[in-house]
Amino acid sequence: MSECRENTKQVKDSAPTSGKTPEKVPVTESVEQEPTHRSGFVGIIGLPNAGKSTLFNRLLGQKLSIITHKAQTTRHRIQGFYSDDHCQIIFLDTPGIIQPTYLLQERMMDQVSRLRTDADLLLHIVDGWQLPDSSDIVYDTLRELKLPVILIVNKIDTLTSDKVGVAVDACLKHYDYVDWVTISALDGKGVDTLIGKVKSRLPEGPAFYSKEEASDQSMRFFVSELIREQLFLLYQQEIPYSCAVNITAYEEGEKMDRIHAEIVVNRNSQKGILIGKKGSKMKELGIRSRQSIEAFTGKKTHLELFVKVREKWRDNETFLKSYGYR
Ligand SMILES: Nc1nc2c(ncn2[C@@H]2O[C@H](COP(=O)(O)OP(=O)(O)OP(=O)(O)O)[C@@H](O)[C@H]2O)c(=O)[nH]1
Ligand SMILES: [Mg+2]
Repeated sequence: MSECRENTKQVKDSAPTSGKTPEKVPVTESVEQEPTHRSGFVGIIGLPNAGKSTLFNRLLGQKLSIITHKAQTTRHRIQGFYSDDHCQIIFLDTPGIIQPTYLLQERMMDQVSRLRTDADLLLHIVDGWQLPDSSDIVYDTLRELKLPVILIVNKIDTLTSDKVGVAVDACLKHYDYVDWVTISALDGKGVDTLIGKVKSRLPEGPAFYSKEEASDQSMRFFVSELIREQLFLLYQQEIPYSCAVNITAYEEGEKMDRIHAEIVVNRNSQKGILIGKKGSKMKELGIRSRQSIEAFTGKKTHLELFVKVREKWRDNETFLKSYGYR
């Protein structure tokens, strides 16, 4: 509404500068009407490490998705809501596209496949340093999803403008994108332009969620993800990929939350590595996770971590379901 009033004011103010007397200016009726409201679901997809979660958090203005320098950090599809007076965009962060070798990875790829029915638009994010070729696995997925796709070349903060141009040209050769944009998800360059392009492609429609909310995912989910992020940052090789985090108790207190979490490992031999000498590694994991949870919730937290062995949980349908991988 306020935008309509401002526009009306501009037309009136600009009349004298045309040199015409007010009587000769054609009268245009100003009809105040609600601007069109748009809403829709936008999937962010690409190879592991392309910067999907970094972009997702940047678009939403807060950290809802965990980020590390390691591939396959994201395992779930995460919903975040971008709302203003005229639109609501539900952004969907997804796991990096890979050829699955075990059931957990198949479940991760199912999250991407479901975009076919759940999304209106896709953002294909490409690391500007890793130019795709026609055999890139992401193109198979894009063809299967059959949705309009905006190409995003990311990490331009580390590229010369020549290299950015080369990256865009290389990608445009392989797919019929509806549009493209170059960004740095890390410093935010180009992200406003991207939001404008996304808005203009959304269907007309009302908001799906309250405009006050940032996500519909539970606090338990975010807490388990923050612990998993620390596992990725603290442990090497296969350990982060072999762990699941299961929140077994979450008691909210006025001054302090009490949380119990199980770190589930894939093999008995991983238990010792996780715990470390005299429990030193687990202690560090506990401290770092607690600090990260407190920064997220804004509340003091008492966190207790337990290690549990669930042989080959990554290939076990029942365990996968109970850890939220459906
Ligand atoms: N320099 C630079 N680094 C970036 C940018 N965007 C992401 N990164 C870095 O790239 C790495 C991977 O970022 P993520 O956002 O976790 O990538 P992702 O695509 O979500 O990765 P997966 O969840 O593993 O599929 C991190 O170290 C980020 O800091 C960017 O615009 N510039
Ligand atoms: Mg990610």
